[in-house]
Amino acid sequence: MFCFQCQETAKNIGCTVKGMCGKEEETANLQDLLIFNLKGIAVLAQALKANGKKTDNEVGHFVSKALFTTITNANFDDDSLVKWVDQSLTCKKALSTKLDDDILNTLHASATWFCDNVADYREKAKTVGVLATENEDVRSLRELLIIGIKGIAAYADHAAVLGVEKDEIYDFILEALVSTTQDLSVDEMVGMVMKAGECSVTTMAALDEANTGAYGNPEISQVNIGVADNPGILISGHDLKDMEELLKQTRGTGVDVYTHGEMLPANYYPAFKKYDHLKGNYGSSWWKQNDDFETFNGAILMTTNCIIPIKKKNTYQDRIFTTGVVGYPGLTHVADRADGKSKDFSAVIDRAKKCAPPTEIETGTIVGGFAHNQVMALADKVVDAVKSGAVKRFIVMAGCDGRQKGRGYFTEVAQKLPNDTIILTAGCAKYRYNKLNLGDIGGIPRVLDAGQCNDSYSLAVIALKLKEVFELDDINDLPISFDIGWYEQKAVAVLLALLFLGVKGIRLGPTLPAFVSPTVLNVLVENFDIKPIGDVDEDIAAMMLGK
Ligand code: SF4
Ligand code: SF3
Repeated sequence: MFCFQCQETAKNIGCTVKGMCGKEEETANLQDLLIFNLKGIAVLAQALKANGKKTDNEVGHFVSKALFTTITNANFDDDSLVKWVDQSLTCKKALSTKLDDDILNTLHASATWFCDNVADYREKAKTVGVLATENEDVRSLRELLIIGIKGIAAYADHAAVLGVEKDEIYDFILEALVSTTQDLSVDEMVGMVMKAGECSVTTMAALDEANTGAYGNPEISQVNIGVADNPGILISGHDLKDMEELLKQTRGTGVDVYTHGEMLPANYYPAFKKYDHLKGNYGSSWWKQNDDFETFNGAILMTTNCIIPIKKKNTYQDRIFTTGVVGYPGLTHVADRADGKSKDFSAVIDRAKKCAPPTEIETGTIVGGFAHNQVMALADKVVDAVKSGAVKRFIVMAGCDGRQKGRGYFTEVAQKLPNDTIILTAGCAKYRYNKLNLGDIGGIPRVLDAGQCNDSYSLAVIALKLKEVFELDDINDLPISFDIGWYEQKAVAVLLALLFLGVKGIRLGPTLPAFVSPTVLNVLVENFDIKPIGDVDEDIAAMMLGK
């Protein structure tokens, strides 16, 4: 195996024996084989298009979902991945029957490889991984693109679940996959990466439209972090449709619902706030789940990444459930929606009923709900605060949390930033500082949480609005600095979106991506002034000077 798609990759080079995330070699190889087949689907779709036969949205959606399942901490289940490979082969077969042999013969090997013996998957998988591309820079640019579209695909899938699909997103995902099978120049490959940034903006906007269309605009909310007396279900991940259906199905059952990790922002949506049995958020970000799930005592539902390996000694293996693209060997999986019906969460609810109520691990509230609509409602206040000098600077500290000690940097930055600064956040990065009580500036909290990682879109909308209000030509002239923590592929999609929007001087940590080769890093530094995080005091001083 060779996997270097996340921030915790071994030695910041690549995981080669077993993933630092717990992913086994076999699992990593099956994911590589799945990606290979997705490239094949894309190549076939392109050939069909060239011959006047456009494929339908189902192909784009299938490819998105399949990419999503290879994201870090989503699917550790080999049986499930074998099924994904089977389905990708079936999809390829269906597409290739529509093409003549003389065309098929000219296509990339990913399009024409077929296999009906699962035992042979393993051998093939070993030959089609990341290292199959020998040139380090070509590999870096191809993988940067694939990693970016994994994040885009995840967001596209969430939007699709809520009925918002855009041809241009699926078309780009397929175009990007095809491009990784071609010999392109460095400039052409960099061009594709930039297009991924553009597509990421489109996709996050589509998801924003889907989420707010279905559940309303997030509102300022005080979210309880204590517990009530009933047994509960802890729902984690990013899937708001699962949230909706779980809340409906638990109503009146005597089972409460709590959010974990990236589901915290569900508490900000008007459509969910009306459920009294949504009690608040329990625990912290994804990597603390072993502890949080123990003390929660109740049932747990993982709707997307991040699920992490269950320790041998645990009490929750029989009360944790997966759904959607999440897979973990031995856990009960709640099946997808069929025939337009809701998912059936009765097994989760029944399990919860037999559990003790959660153990209280903290009390109080955290405040959030500052997505674009809410911030715009406060726009006058915000603009006045900037004009009067009460707010000197905004620091965007969005992105992901993770295990590495170096992430203490973000807590320290939050603590040490001058009191006339405001932190704009989204994603699970916030757990490094969202319980610090950093106060407010004239009623504007010093940490404004827009929501999930995809709600970084809101931060971009807010920045663009401020640019307009202050009549600036360049987003980089705003008093905003970017100090981003990244972990998995969605954060890469967000990063590419920011680059596409012209944001320069982003600090990135706790380490720079292993999949960025020195040459590609040079391109990013020269064009976008990307830099690694450094010393807390020096970084703060530089950011306050707009550097
Ligand atoms: Fe390693 Fe990250 Fe890949 Fe897991 S997802 S195998 S930790 S690089
Ligand atoms: Fe977090 Fe996994 Fe990235 Fe959605 S839940 S931000 S890491």
